[in-house]
Amino acid sequence: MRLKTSSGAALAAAALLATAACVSDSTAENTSDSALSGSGAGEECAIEETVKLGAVFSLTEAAAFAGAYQQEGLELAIEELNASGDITYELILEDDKTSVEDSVAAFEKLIDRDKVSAIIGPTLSNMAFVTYTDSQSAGVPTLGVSTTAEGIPDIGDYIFRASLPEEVALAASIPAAKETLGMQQVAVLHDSADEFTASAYNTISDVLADEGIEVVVDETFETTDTDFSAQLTKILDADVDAVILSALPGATVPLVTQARDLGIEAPIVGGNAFNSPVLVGALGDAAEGLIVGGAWSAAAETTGNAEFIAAYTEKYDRAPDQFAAQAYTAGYLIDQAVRSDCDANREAIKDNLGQILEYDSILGKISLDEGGEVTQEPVVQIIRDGAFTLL
Ligand code: 1QQ
Repeated sequence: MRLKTSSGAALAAAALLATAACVSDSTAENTSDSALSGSGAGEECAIEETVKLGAVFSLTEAAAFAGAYQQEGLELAIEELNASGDITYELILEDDKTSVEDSVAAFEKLIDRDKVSAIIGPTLSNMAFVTYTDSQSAGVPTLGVSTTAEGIPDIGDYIFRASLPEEVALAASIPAAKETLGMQQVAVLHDSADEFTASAYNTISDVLADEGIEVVVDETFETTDTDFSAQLTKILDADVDAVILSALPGATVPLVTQARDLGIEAPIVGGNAFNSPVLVGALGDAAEGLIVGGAWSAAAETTGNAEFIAAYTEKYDRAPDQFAAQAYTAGYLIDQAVRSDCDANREAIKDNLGQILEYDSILGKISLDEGGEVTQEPVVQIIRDGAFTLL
């Protein structure tokens, strides 16, 4: 529709209408759209209106190593879902450029302008702690696929994650590394400027204490640092059995490279950012022996995993990684939540996401509870000959 007049009264009326629309949008109960509620149950569910799903990933800048795979994994799931049933999903994808400001703007656009039924993402916990308050106050169910820091689901009852918490991954990887490496004395290095790496540090300290492993060097750095010689020299002098590193890839590559150049040969135990072939490729030989806990393995014989890997590789001409696998799974989890009551309204998706029990996914059996937390088995992998291998 085109407005022919631009009189003050018409503009004022339009502004009032816009305000009224905004207010009602922020109240979950008022957003119910009957065309988003279909007929039939489960696999038979048919919904007339196209279901809009938003996704916010870091497609450029520092976290693009994960965001690009997330885009591919989620797009593959949406394509498969659209081809297989009577629900049509439209994915509206936004790039937060690895920036908190852009992530907030993307969430606001998806919530207010696109009026999506649910949001998937963002890539980093650092953005999630800010953007999820918007989802929560607008009543938009939001499903993280790589937001692993402590406390994310506590932001509110619209916030969920299908991303293995770092606490769970480290509680598996550190004992496995202890057993494999006979680890008794370690150095811990962590990025104190990022929510995910700082929260992981707390878990690392707890797990090391529980395992009776002594921390002989405990050093910090910040996300954008490039020179780690001061910290690394202390590690070299201490002669540790392993280095536990909590870092994003931007710092990991120079840090690990400088460590090896300096002569530190101790194996490295890393966090979630290490679950990336991009990072392993960038590190080359310096990545050998690295141990990491995660949510997915190419070697796992989980339901549909081999088919997922084949379809993904065929479509994108490269193998998937954990970030792709988690985003792919998220598409199916949202679809499960929609099919439960054959209803793609925000409120129904929120209620049903919190009821997903042992869904058989490529990540293994996965459950989401009302509190938004995920339950799944972690895997521990080691880099051998440049490839992830189950430990
Ligand atoms: C987080 C993470 C990152 C490493 C994902 C890319 O786990 O920010 O929570």
